[in-house]
Amino acid sequence: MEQTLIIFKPDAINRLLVGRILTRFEDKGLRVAALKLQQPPRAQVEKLYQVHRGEPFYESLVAFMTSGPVILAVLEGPAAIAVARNLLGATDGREAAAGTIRGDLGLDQRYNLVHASDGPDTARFEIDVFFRPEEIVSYERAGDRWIVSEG
Ligand code: 3AN
Repeated sequence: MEQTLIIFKPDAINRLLVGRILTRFEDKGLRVAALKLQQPPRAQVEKLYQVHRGEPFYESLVAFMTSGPVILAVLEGPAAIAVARNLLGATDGREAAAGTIRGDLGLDQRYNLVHASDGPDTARFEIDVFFRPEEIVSYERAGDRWIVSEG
């Protein structure tokens, strides 16, 4: 079972798309292990995007991500990191395949609705940036045995 960090960016919130996007993750079978709305502190956003420091789009990216509340989630499931990235599609909504979240709902590179961790190390790091261990809940849903087969 893998965990990944998902962030509903300010454009998703202002475009009233949070429910529809969360439904896509839920429909796929991923389980919400943590969920909160927060005005993200700049220092946390800077940590999230530390690999992009120095890029021409870095400052505007941080300004965008701190421009209003975001919704942070930990989603879990088998191969959750790759599964969530595939549901998102390519970074730029103009290039993202139809059927993906960005491909269906967006037209921009910066306003691309959702962040999802891109690998196991970044997922662990990013979850730790935004969540305390006690905020992540371990449980089983009634339908889980019909989503992932055993044995
Ligand atoms: P992804 O979110 O698909 O992993 P990254 O990690 O390459 O994309 O970029 C992080 C974020 O930086 C993206 N979600 C996007 O909002 C923003 N971004 C990336 N490239 C550009 C760009 N050329 N111009 C503006 N914003 C960008």
